[in-house]
Amino acid sequence: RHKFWETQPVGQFKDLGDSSLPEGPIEPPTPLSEVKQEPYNLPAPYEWITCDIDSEEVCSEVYTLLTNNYVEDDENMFRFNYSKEFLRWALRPPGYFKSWHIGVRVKTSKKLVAFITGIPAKIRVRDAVVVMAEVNFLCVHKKLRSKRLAPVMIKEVTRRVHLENIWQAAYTAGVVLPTPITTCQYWHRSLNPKKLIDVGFSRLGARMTMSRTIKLYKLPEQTATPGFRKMEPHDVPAVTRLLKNYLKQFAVAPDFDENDVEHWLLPREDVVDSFLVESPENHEITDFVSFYTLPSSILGSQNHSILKAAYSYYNVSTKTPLLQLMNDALIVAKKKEFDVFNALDVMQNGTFLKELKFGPGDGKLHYYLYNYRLKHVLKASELGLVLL
Ligand code: MYA
Ligand code: JJ1
Repeated sequence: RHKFWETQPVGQFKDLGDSSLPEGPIEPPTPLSEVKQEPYNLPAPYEWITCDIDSEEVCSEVYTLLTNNYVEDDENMFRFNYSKEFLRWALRPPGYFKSWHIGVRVKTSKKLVAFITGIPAKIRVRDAVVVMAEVNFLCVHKKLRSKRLAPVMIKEVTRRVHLENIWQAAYTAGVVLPTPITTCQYWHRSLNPKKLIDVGFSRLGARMTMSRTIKLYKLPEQTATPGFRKMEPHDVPAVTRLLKNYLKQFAVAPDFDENDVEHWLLPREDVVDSFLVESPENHEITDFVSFYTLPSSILGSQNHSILKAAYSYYNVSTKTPLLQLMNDALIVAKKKEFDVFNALDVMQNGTFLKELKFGPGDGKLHYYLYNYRLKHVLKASELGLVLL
């Protein structure tokens, strides 16, 4: 059934019930001298390139490939439209390797037709902190699908990760592969219900009119929590402590240091937003919310071409109830003219989704580890990791 994935060191369907298998790496590292030194062979018309994402020209080519060929919903109505600034943020975290930003060009025309990336990350799996690659943005041009290019791209990124002496990876996909460590549900909170209905993202509920629907999703003009403010550079140490302590409770979560928090969580316009609660009494940082900006192209609408979506990222509540904190996030997202606020049912998100009028979407997201076995499938609420 999975001619490629059956050959890879990943949890296999046949082993799912078998808890005699140990938790941890599936195969040991090999000496670096035994890692293949040359790239894998591509079909003759194509060549590998290492993408210099700093270059405006290369970044634009990647942006165009993804804008026209990346992930769509199951009815092909929407396609992710990652911005160039977002791609630069996603691909250049502390310690990133340029060699892990991999493109495939047509030799004759130099046209970019495929892409895959890795970035380094420390991910804690129960008690073990494991250096991994996070693999993302796998994309093959629509005209080159089903030619088995994806397995070659995955093997090539694996080879380049191995060359850095890294032997594990984490990734997510909308499709089921061998085998998910957990499966998450997407939830959606309408901020601009009229537009969402107009473009087919959502529908008028039974016995609902447009005006009742607009009223249902109305939000206050101002946030409710005293001391709620945008995160600033001087907050990095306090936010790192807050987040580190919070993420301890999950079976799988990133192990962030201050450099990671500075990169991933300091606000960047139209890329990532972060807010925190600073106690008006003692100036302690007690709570934190963040979301990233990922618009989608609307594929078939006369009236609108872009759906502006916010995606819940890392949230921590120690003093302010999570429900109130997330309601404040909805209020600021609405003010910033997002059409919808999306969230997965990871971490403690299950505790506010229904109450804050999120509804389940038609999409699921499967999480995977490469060369690392877990004894049991996790509940989404045991997962403390959000990939972009
Ligand atoms: S997930 C986002 C993936 N991208 C999209 O969905 C964009 C739109 N789709 C496309 O561009 C193509 O359909 C893609 C497949 C490129 C997805 N992850 O070349 P093929 C397997 C892993 O004939 P195509 C993301 O970016 C499929 O099961 N494998 O197919 C994370 C089959 O194998 P098998 C996938 O449709 C990526 C084989 O590929 C995926 O032309 C993580 C068919 O190849 C998928 N999303 O191209 C990658 N989709 O026969 C893994 C299909 O065995 C990283 N396939 O079933 C692993 C860790 C590597 C580093 C390790 C370091 C130590
Ligand atoms: O956005 C998604 N679904 C939307 C639109 C569905 C359009 C028809 N297929 C959806 N809308 C309903 C919202 C409604 C609002 C009021 C309350 C009730 C709900 O369900 C879905 C997620 O649900 N998105 C996708 O399918 C995109 C792909 C998801 C897999 C991503 C894989 C990425 C891998 C990156 O590494």
